[in-house]
Parts: sequence; C-alpha cells; structure tokens
Amino acid sequence: MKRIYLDNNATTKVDESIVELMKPYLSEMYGNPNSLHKFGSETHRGMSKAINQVYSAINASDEDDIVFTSCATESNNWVIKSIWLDVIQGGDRNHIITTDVEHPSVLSTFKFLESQGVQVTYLPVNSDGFVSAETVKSFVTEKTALVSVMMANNETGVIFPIKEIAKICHENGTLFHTDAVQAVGKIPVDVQDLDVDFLSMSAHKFHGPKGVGALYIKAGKNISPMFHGGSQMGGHRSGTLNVPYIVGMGQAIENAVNNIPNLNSETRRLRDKIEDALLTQLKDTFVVGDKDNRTPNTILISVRGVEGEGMLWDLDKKFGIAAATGSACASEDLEANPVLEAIGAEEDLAHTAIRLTLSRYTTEEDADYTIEKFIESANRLRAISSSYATVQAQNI
Ligand code: C6P
Repeated sequence: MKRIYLDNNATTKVDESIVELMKPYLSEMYGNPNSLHKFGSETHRGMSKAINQVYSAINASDEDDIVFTSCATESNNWVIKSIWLDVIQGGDRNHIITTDVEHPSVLSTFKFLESQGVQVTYLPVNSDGFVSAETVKSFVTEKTALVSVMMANNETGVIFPIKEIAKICHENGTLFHTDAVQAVGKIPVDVQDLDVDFLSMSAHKFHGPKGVGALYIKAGKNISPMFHGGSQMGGHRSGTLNVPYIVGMGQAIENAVNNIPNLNSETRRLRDKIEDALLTQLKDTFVVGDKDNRTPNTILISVRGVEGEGMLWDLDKKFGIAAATGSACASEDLEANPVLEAIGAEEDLAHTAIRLTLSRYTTEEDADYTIEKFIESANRLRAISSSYATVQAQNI
C-alpha cells in the first residue's frame, strides 16, 4: 500500500542532510560546548553557527537573544509564566489577552494564570478563523500586561496581522508575544519588521529534529529564567546544551527559509489543486480561511455528514494517507474541532474537520491519489451516515 504523509503541521520528516549533519555530534563530537578544551570548542563552534543561522532566518539584530529550548511548548510556557512573575505579580497590570484558537500550550497556560487570579480575555475569531487588529485594539487597556497571538494557526493555516497587533500593544505599553511555530519556514518572518517582543518556534515543524525549539527575546526585554542553574545561554536557560539537535535546528531553519519561495509556488499549487478538487467534486463541504491568507501547505476541510475520525481511519487504513482531525495533541479526546467551534459551527459540523497539511516532499502523484481516495472515502461514509441522510432530505 502507498504511504502518503499529509500531517506536516503535526510534525515533519527530518531532512536527510540534517540527519547526516547531526550524526558526528552524537558520536565523536560529544564535548560539552561550555568546556574549555578542544572537545568543547568544536561543539561550541557548531552551536555558534546554529545561533547565527536562527538569527539570520528571522532577521534578529545582534543585541537580541535567541534561547534554545526543548520545544515550543516550553518557549510558550516560559515567556507567559515569566511575564506573570516579572510584570503582573506586584505590578498594576493584571490583564492578559490571547485568542480562542491558540495552541493548547498557550491556551492552557492562560487558563492556569486565570486560575491564579489574572484577568484573561480570549479573543473571538470571525467565520474565516481570523482575528483582526481592530479586535485586539478594542480589548487592550493600560492594565494589559501581555498579548499573545499566534502568527499562523496550526489547524487552518490562517495568518494573523502580527505587525499591526504588535504596534497596538506597544502604543499601550503592553508586551507582545507570538507563537510562530506554524509560520517559521513557511512564510517570511522578520522580527525587526514585525517588532515583536517574544517569538516561539520549534525545529520539528520545518524538517528539523523533535525536542528542540527556541524563544526569540527582543533586546532589553529580559524575562526571568524558568530553569535556574549554570550560565548556559547567558543564564536565560540553564542545563547542558543539546548540541546535535541545536545544530540540526540551525541548518533546518536555514534550508526552510531558502525553500519558502518554492513552498509558496509548488507546494501551494498542489494544496490548491487538492482543495479545489474536493470543494468542487464533493457537495456540502467548506474550507476554513481565505486561501490567500493561509500558510501555503494547509487545508482544514469540513465534510458535512462525515465524522472526522471515521474519515481519518478510512484514509489511513484503507489508502495509506496520513491526515488529522486537528491538532495532534488533542487527537485522542474525540472532542469537536476547537477552530470549527470557535467560528460558530454547530455541534454536528464541528466533528467533521479533516486537516490536510503538505510539505516540500508532497508530489503531484500524492495530490492526485489523495483527491481520488478522499472523494471515494467521503462518498462511502456519507452513504452510511444518518446525519447526512437528514441533510439530504432537508435539501429536497
Ligand atoms: N502543533 C499540531 O498537530 P512543540 O511540539 O511543543 O514544539 O510545539 C507545540 C506547538 C505550539 N504552537 C503551535 C502553533 C503548534 O502547532 C504546536 C504543535 C502540532 O498542530 C502538535 S500538537
């Protein structure tokens, strides 16, 4: 059976060249980069190169900080909880803002702070899954310590107006963080132009290894460390550095940024091909978000009358196509898709989401096969769906 991987927003295949680059750092080059001997200096060189690669990929300035973490979940938790410690506790700003559609690593952290007495505003999205800068503006006050809005949504790919939101925050003396996990390596990210204070990213979303991420910290915006200890990463995050993974992340981000034009032409063409074919050949379907305002690899499609989990099972077991019903970390709970809920879809419809996410490795043949099998599967499941029979009866 064929195996087609269309779950690239959950994680990506590690580039072969990255695996090769990491290998020596897992065998003969094992020195601690903070050691003063030759073993240390050779791994230190690899580390420094990786830091420079991350700086250039997001156009950070020399005075800014890039701190490697274990993943974006850590980066998000760290920045949000540190602002609580540093700014909110004991200060006169006790309000924070995020959106209804953030990744759980942001939403759950906001929920935790809410349980600790912080006032939280969860911004609604419109029917396109979009949050406008005006919406943010209407909720920011002189009491707002932090706004955290993702750069691109992991379920829909919808891109949020980060530059405008950062400007509104700064006019009010509010700090701004963006979770750019699904943006880095897919669309240009220039931290100086966006003028964000903090930005999270994760290597495994752009063909790097899992278990390594980073937090960008704008010059002068210091936050308390989450891990206290040695002086690694300038004391921002103590603990011996994971050199092989950091080296892998550095090269992966450089490769991904160089590939952005190709992703936005070739991968986007294949994405649009699949999307257009499904929308025209299957009745009662819709895709969330304006095509021109989405990351080029992402489709979140609702197929009325078809349970997302049933469709996933069919695609995977019968046809070897790996898709998702949404975020991988919420895949075991069989809950409705949170983005479809946030855009106001009724209960039945909110269970019909399928996320198809492509990568630079997706081929024309993969796209054609997916179109054929997706339609076959949707039609078969609809034929045995009582809820779709009701929809059809209403349409007569
Ligand atoms: N989203 C998805 O299926 P980690 O794995 O901790 O490095 O990244 C977490 C994370 C944070 N923010 C966003 C926007 C994300 O998409 C993710 C990971 C995957 O959508 C797995 S849950």
